[in-house]
Parts: sequence; structure tokens; C-alpha cells
Amino acid sequence: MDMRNYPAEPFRIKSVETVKMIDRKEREKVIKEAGYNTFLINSEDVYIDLLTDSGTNAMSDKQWAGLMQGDEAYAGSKNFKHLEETVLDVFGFPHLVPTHQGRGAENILSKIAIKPGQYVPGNMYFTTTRYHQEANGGIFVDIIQDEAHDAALDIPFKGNIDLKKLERLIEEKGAENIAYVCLAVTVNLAGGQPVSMANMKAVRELTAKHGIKVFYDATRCVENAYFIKEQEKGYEDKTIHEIVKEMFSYSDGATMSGKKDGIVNIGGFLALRDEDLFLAAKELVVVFEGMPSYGGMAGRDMEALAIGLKESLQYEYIRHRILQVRYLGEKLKEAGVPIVEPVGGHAVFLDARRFCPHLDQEEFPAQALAANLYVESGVRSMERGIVSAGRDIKTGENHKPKLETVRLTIPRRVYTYRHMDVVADGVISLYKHKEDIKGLRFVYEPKQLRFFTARFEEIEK
Ligand code: P71
Repeated sequence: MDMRNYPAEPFRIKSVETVKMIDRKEREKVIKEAGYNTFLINSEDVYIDLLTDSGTNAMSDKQWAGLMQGDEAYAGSKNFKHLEETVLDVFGFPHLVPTHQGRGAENILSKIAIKPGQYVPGNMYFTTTRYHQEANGGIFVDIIQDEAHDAALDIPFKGNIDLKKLERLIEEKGAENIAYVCLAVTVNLAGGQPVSMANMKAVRELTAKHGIKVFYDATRCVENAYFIKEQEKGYEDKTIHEIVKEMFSYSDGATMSGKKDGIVNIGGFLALRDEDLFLAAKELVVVFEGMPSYGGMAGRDMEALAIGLKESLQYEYIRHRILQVRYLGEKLKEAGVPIVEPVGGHAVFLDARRFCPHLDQEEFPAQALAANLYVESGVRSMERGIVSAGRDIKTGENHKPKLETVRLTIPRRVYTYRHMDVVADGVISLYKHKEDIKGLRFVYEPKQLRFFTARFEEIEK
């Protein structure tokens, strides 16, 4: 691989955290005790932690300095004002409801914008998003283009909405039975795949004709903007900030987990254009989160998020971010390891169907692969397949997603290219004896969001 294609870290390291590596024998013990669930492994037993990019980011010196300027007044914190101004500047939304993290915003949006029995079309489900939609009587409908469900298909803007699917849904169910369109930028479970500006515009035009609102999941919107600059005609010379602003101009509001592209460790928000919806949201935020001027966040955390949002728009930052992830993906591809293509914004997804063709989906191949990768290398990853998908709320049957993946999620500004090499070596060495990976069965299955705390045992054949 030609390293000239991959920019060096656009930062210096000011503070370090020492990590240790326990040996294979100990890791075998750890994974068994964790019920073969990487969520249940202690951080201290992990060498390189790619469980998630959520809240695991390294803050800048400016963000740490911002923490010291936290105004912890119960009401009217100056940091709220700063965050409010920043959200207006970055996204163009005049109304802000801070929440403790993304799902807090999803809870409130679902409650104010869904009437029981209404449909909520979206570009692929996300676990917490769909949970809140369904918990509030909504019926999630996947309207992402079919191509997104095909792991091996390498096409740009794989996260796009299929406009025909949306049009058909509106015709069949009637516009009044559609709560809103939920548009995620990027699409996490499709592999961090972006949505094109043309698609966002077209969704806006179609829904406007029918008076249907569009809310974005803004969680990884800056990564999405980078892909637009890199790959969509007419955007080469625009700044990331300009692209983000245009993206959100085609929406009525957004939920955001600040723990990703906000480059912080905790926090999130709901942002809205509409005054009446804002009033409704404010009435609920006091019940579920806190006063409207802090919601679920400390003053200092609002300050760090305001600063982080601005930093994320810097071209050098986001270019390095995206290309570091791509570097890992390209290394694995070169070695013949099956991954979801193209490589998305926040993670490389291993295609567990092709990695473990000897396992049936009901034997949880991705869960088993994640467990074995930990034993092999000390690298922690996350299952994103049948276990994450859960059961159908009506029939109780397992959802069986076409994508059965293991996510190697890269935290922002935390690891170096050399760390990526170590990860790639671990995956490649496991791939060489993949037939040894045994299937799993549940010994404990929680009712909601089961992947967090489920326990498994190996199936001996
Ligand atoms: C991720 C997470 C965190 C997570 C969530 C559920 C299971 C395991 C890990 C969170 C997201 C997300 C998108 C697109 C909303 C949330 C919720 N992702 N939308 O990928 O990716 O935000 O965690 O701040 O509540 O590991 P929240």
C-alpha cells in the first residue's frame, strides 16, 4: 500500500493512556466469563478497543479547556447559549433541546412526531432509533435502496433512499399515515454508508408535495459531508461546513448523538425548525432529561460539544479520519478478507457470512467472529447482525438481516496507523483458521436491545 495516499495524523499527542495486553490464555478465560459477548468484557482486558466510535473519542486541548468554563447554573447556562449558537451556525436550526445522548433525543422526537399506527420510513433501521419509534406506536419501514443490503457491492452513496419505495409507501398508506421520514447520514448498519446530496434533495421534493416532514439522524453527518465533497459532482470546492449546511437545509430537524461527530464523550440533542414542535419537545424534555437549557447535559459538556462540532468541520481532521478507516479496510481487502464495500465513514465491517460460511445465521456467526477476534488479537469489535436485529415485535421471530457483520469501529483521534496494522494482522491470522470458529447459542436473552447484555455458549459439534 502506498502510504502517500494516507495523510499523517493532523495533531500532536499531549496526553497518553497506557494499555496492556493480556495473553491468549487469559483472553480465552475472559471471553467465556463474558458469555461470548464483547459488550461484557472489561476495558482493561482489551488491547485495541474498536467496540464503538461512540463517546470513545479523544477531545482536543481546546475542548478540555472548555470543560473548565462550564457554567453549571440550573437555568440559563452560558454554555447552552454557545451550543445553541453553534447548532444554528453549523446546521441552520434555530431551536435546540440538549439531551443526555442521541437516544434521549430519539425518545422525545418519537413522542412528539409519531401517532400510534403511523409508519416511519427510514434508510435502514438503527437499534435505538427503531426501539423508540416502535415504543411510541410507530411502524418502521426500511426504504433504503436494495443495494445497501448487499455487502459485496461497491457503489457510491450506498445509503441512499429508494425514492420509488418511498413513493409506493405514500400511495399505499396515504400521506396522513406517515409520521415523518427518518434519514440517517451516514447509515451505520449499512457499513457507515453515505447519502448523496442529490438524494436528500429528491427526498425533500417528494415529501414536500405530500406535506410529510423529514428528520435526519445527524450522528455522523460530517463524515457524510466528506464523502459528498470527495465523490459528488459540484461539491469538490465547497467547504465541509457549506456541505453540512446544505444537507440540513432539506430537513425539518435532526436528532444527534454528539458522541460521534461531535467528538465528545457524552451528549446529544434534538434540533428543530418548527416552533410548535419545539414547544412540545420542551414540555417533554423536563420529564425525561432536565430543564430545557441543559436537558441531559452538564454545562461543561455542552461547551465541549460546541467546540467539538466546530473542530469536526476542519478539512484536515475529517480527511484523516475517513482515510484512516479506509486504510484498515484496504489492508484487509488486499489480504482477501471479506468486508462490506465500499468502506464507510466510521468503521470497517467484516462480512461474517463469507468469513464463516460454515455457520448458519441462527448460530450467530458475527457474534462468534467478534468473540474469536478478541481471543486471537485482544481487539474488541461489535456484532452487527442477527443478535443486534432482535425479534419482530409482533411475531417474536428473529429478524434475519441480510447483513451479518462484525464492526471494527475506529474512535476519533485515538489510534494510529500502526494500531490499524495490528488490527489487520489479527483479523488476517484469524481468517487463516476461520473453520475453528464455533457457533453460539443463547444462555440468556434479554427482551429489549438484547445485544447489550445477552450471554452465549459455544455449540460443540
Ligand atoms: C454505535 C452507537 C452506540 C450504540 C447504540 C446502540 C447499540 C450499541 C452501541 C448510536 C447511535 C447511532 C445512530 C446512527 C443514534 C444512536 C444513538 N450508536 N443514531 O454505533 O449510531 O445515540 O448512543 O448517543 O444514544 O456504537 P446514543
